[in-house]
Amino acid sequence: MEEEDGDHDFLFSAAAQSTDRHERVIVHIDIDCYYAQVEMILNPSLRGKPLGIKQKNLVVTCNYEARALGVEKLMTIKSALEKCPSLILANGEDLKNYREMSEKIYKVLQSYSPFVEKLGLDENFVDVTHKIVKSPEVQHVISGHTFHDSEDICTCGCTERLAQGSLIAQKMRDHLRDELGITSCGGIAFNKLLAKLVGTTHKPNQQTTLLSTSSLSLIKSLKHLRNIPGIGSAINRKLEVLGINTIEKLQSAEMCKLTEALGGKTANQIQQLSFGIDNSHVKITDRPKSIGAEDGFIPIRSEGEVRKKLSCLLNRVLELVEKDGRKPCQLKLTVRKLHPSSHSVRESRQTTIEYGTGTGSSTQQGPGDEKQKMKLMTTLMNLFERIIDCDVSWQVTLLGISFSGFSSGNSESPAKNSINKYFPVKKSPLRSEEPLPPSKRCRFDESVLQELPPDIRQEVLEDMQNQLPSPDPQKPTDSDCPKGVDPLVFCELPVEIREELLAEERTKKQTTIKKSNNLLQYFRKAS
Ligand code: DGT
Ligand code: MG
Repeated sequence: MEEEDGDHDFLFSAAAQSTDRHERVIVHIDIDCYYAQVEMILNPSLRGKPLGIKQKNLVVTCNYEARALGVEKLMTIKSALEKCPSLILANGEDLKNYREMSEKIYKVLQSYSPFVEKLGLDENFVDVTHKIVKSPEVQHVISGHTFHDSEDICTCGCTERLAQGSLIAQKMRDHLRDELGITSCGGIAFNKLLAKLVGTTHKPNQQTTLLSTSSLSLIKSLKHLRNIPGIGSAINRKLEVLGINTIEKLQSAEMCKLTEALGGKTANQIQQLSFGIDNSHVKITDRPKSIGAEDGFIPIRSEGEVRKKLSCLLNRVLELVEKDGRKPCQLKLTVRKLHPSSHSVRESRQTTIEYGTGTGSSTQQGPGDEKQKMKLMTTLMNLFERIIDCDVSWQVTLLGISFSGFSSGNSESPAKNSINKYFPVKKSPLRSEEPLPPSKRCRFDESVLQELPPDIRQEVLEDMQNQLPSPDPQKPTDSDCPKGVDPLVFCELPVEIREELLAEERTKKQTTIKKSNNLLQYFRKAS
């Protein structure tokens, strides 16, 4: 049944206001024609000329000069050259330079907020909510474009918060341009989805801030469902089967039909996205938990050969560990044994190591340290002997080394180097292994964090990640809790029950139908 227009508008505003309260300030940064810019930085003579980056038979991206001449991303090389015969093609198969630049971009953004989430090589979300001045003496003017096509202005204070966010975004983008020579687009909004979407409204090298009262217009301006990040081709196909091919149809789709086709969780998520609702957090991008390398070869049969292979491998891996800067405390050896029946088996053994503390004076230790390398080689050969019985004949076709159990680059013990040094943690009345409910968790003092030198701040943030329960995107905060339900009870419920409760809450707000025996009633506090 088609919704009447009036009902539909009610649905929009109820959904938009119910779960997203404009409290956050999220900046999305997307680098312009990324691979092409990296190539132009490496070879400035390419600047000003139409440039395409090829992988196999595709132009995966092209600079804006080429776009002006009709070349599009993901065109075949043949079509691109037909459109633009003067197109210069650079090979983009080797991603090394793109990865390196991506790391540099991430580091620059981290100097503005610890909460940076990397999305692919050229996109990052930055949560800058903690940098917003609460009651500024002067109102700030939005830097860049503003997406606002509504008469209404929200009164919750988000316009001022977003204006401050736009100034921070401008600083970040200027910093990227001045330090790395790279231009980008910025989107500023109160959630990740909207920040990403609004950033694409003015390209290249521009930024746009979305005022919260225009979030639904932004969503409605999207031409296809596929333009909503999170709706990929598989979900899109299933929606098409249901006859859902526009944003409006997804917004008004019956939840039971969506659930049947996609499962409750996805159904819920994508309907929320179609209203511009996205409560997901900016997750700090993790550094790798282990660093290692493997080498496969024709069978070797002597300890001497193993030693040689391991020594080469160790040099390679130590270089990576050195670049990473953290210190590992675990070393693992993997061996692939070739059995007489010619099937092969992989086996691993690991042990604790004292990295950088076993030899010489502490100031001279490092991964390049020869004594340390010898010590690690001895450890590796011991591990090898735990896997292979060298008294009987054997054949090995692969060796792998990996370091893990990283602490920060400081040689002091993790305890001494702990976040507690900077931020006294309140003693919990609960057992230490029991996670504190969100309302009781110790929050770090962000102003103290900002004052720390960048290297110490990095260490502190790593400690925080190691010591505090890692932010679980599925774990609710007090503010997620449905009205009338005890937050402590809600937080401890299994995910599915929480989702069901939230879905009921939403349904209740979106429609005027009232159910008398719904799940929420069981969890409501007696009033
Ligand atoms: P933009 O953001 O529109 O100015 O242009 P780009 O080139 O930055 O495009 P974006 O942000 O979608 O993607 C970043 C890089 O990722 C791009 O330079 C090339 C690569 N890339 C994007 N889409 C694809 C794809 O479908 N296949 C492959 N192999 N690479 C892709
Ligand atoms: Mg890009």
